[in-house]
Amino acid sequence: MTEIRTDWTRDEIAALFALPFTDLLFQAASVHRENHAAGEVQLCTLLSIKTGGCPEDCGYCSQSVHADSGVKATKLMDVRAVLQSAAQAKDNGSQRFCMGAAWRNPKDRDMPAIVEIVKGVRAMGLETCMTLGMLTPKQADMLGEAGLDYYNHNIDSSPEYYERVISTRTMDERLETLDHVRGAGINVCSGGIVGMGETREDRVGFIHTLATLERHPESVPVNALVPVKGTVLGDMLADTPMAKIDDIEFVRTVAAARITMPLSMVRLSAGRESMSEATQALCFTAGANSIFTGDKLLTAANAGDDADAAMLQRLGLKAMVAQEPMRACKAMEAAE
Ligand code: SAM
Ligand code: DTB
Ligand code: SF4
Repeated sequence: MTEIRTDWTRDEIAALFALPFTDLLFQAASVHRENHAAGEVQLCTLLSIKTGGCPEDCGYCSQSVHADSGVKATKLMDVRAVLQSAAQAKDNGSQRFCMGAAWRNPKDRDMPAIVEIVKGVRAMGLETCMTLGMLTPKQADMLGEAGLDYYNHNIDSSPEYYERVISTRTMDERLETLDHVRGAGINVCSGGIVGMGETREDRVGFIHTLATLERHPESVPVNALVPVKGTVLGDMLADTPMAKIDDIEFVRTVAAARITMPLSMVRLSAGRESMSEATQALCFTAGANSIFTGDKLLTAANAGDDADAAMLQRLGLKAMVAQEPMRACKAMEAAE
């Protein structure tokens, strides 16, 4: 079993990024094989349970009121409609059902419906994940008691670049919510976005922040920016096409996540729709072992079930069989 370290230095992570590509890939693939079934990919489904109208100003997001993206604001979905979507995701072979709300934080009056949703989805035998913005310790406890398996709350980038992308909250506030989630005994899902115009140093800082948390997130989503017209970053990318992330640099980021956080599920998240299968194959080789399936992410298009089934078959990869939720957490405890 690979040694699990939370004392990574930025220099060590920068040295990983700087390795000859094939050496980096070999090292990441070796760590992946030592800790996971390398031929298996976890399939997750996303549902936006409350879309748009978010007061935060995240420069990448179509759902911010500060963006002119044309996304319409909706109310929180009806519990029954969410459960119907979850049942469909299960029929399509999904292992985890991730639900997102475009909130800065949930209001206390939203919590009873959220708790009902968690209980209902979990009763179907799906792993549950929610991403609702900042949580108070009490709200985190309510979610934990309802049986929520994972909470997604991304740190998005390095601490230095974070404040250039978002002004309405700080990275420290993000880390505080992660503490509340841990305190409530919920598994942590935290990652970020590559391709927002950040430097390699920022990508090093991003991985460093996650890999030096007291406990690594059980899930690490690595998103490639989906450039949405009307958002600050989407428009910036349209004006400066050279800013688009290089595929090899994206794979390097995935590899660095895998090497530094050996037990975590590394999710190849947003941005697959415009990624070649060859690049995705390199990501799987570099240790990515989870994807979002289905036609839609939260508001943006995704690759779609048929295209993914064909890709996985061509690559000889299998869908991970649903496991007992909280396994990742237990595996980490066992390793300690
Ligand atoms: N409001 C909650 C929050 O910010 O935590 C939950 C929803 S938010 C849309 C979830 C994550 O999606 C963000 O943290 C960000 O990493 C990712 N995301 C949002 N827009 C994206 C885009 N255009 N491209 C790539 N990732 C994106
Ligand atoms: C994550 O890291 N990526 C997902 C999930 N967590 C919630 C969201 C991706 C959103 C992509 C842009 C959109 O659909 O609007
Ligand atoms: Fe709101 Fe989340 Fe989008 Fe930021 S990423 S604007 S918090 S929905």
